[in-house]
Amino acid sequence: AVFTLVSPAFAEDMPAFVKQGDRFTLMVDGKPFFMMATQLHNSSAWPTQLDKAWPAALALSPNVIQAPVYWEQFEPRPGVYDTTNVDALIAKARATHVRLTLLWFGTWKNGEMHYVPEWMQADRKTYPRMLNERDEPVSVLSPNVRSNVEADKRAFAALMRHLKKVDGEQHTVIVVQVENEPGAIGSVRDFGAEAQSQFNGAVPQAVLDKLSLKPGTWREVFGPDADEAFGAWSTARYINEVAAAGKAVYPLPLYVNTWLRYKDKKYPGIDYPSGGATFNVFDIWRSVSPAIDFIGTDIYTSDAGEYRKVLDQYARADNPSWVSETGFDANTAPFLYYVLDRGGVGFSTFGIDNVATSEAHLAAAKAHGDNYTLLAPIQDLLGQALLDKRVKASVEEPGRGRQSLDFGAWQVDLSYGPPPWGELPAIVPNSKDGLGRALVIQLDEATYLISGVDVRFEFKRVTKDGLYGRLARVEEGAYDKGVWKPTRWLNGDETDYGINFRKDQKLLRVTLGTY
Ligand code: N0T
Repeated sequence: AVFTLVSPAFAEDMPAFVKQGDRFTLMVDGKPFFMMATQLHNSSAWPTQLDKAWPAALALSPNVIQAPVYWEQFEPRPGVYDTTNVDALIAKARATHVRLTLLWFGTWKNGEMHYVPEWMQADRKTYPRMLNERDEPVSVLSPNVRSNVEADKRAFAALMRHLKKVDGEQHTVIVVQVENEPGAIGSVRDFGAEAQSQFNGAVPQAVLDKLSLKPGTWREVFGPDADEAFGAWSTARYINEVAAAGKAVYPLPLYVNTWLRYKDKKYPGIDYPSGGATFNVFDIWRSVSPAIDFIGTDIYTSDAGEYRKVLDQYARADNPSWVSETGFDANTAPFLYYVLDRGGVGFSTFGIDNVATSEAHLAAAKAHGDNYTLLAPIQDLLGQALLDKRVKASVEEPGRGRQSLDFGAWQVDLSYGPPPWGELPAIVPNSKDGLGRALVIQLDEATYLISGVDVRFEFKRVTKDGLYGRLARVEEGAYDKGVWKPTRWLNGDETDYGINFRKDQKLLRVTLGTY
């Protein structure tokens, strides 16, 4: 395979973000890698908390744990760095054989500045906050003044230098998220003097080129959307500088996550942080962020249709599908399959390390854990198949009880909530709880790995060459060190009316034949 390296690698096993055709992947240990991740709560990445948080995360069988690095803790005094927390995370991950994505809680955290070091927060003169339209400071550093970006660059580069030193061989840390849900709550953009003079200037050529627009000032080019467009450009340019400073030291893949502009949300700075990589300003972001490999989506909805819409907006020729956070809820477990169907790079649940007291938490842990447990033994095979476009998946949606997946000569018909045996009713109802899903990995033209929940699979041969299709063999089994070990063959009632999956997630290997 021919890879285009998007992030440069200096060692063969350096994690890298690559593109093959129109698909992206992370290369980890020289192999395509799909992140089955889970994220610690905001205040859990302290050495004192890890013994409690880690087992809760590991219970899901993730291959990646996401954990924050707090700027306020990392740089307690200007230019003095405290690596205690980050070192504890790396040690814990190594001891338990998972990879890490570190989240740089720097200038931005959820559209505010709560992780900026105390010595900066107290010195508004040197490190100016954004001003709103009434000239009042809001709780976000200005992205338009030099001193702020320089301070963040210096700290982030120090973090990356430390990672290179302690992890440059082993690569426990495979990816770093730069900032967290950037943008501003409290103002659509900065109205301070420096920002104002930039706003009155010409829109940069890179932005005009990417959006095919004619030159002019921000107001002339973007009209009523100029404030938000300028906010997005300012934020993206700033974070790109931070990312570039880190990459120059240690070139790990870097991404930015996004607080989305949810359905019916209109007002930037009120309904969502203004200036983040929301879909309406995505092209502006991409035009000025070459050091940021990809943009993630934090998806806090369990509406399947809306979830799918968001993923379709962000899976583009210049960006892979990546759910950087999703609500830790049993209802969001099927949505991993949307990402698989889009050949994405990963999926992560947020806030895993709740004390498991509630029914809801236990149900969520089981639902997401079942997904990851199913896929963990085939993660290498899955990573390669995603990159080669041999994976298709489906998620049950209200009113879409029947779906099909296209594999050229073969079509896979899916029906959600089928009877376990016997003909389908004329109208296929949805399953009882609506959490059905289906996954197909093509091994070769005649061999498929399948799995699902509350779904019936029927393979149909659709090529018009006079041949009919049949199930040659359906094997239950498991992969053991990359080798398929069948435990039994399914036939008779188990296959006469399609291959039916209920709640227990298992892998079947289907061999197709003709006659
Ligand atoms: C997320 C998380 C954490 C219409 C919230 C979500 C995490 C941050 N923010 O638990 O704070 O660090 O990235 C914002 C969700 C907005 C939902 C709007 C629903």
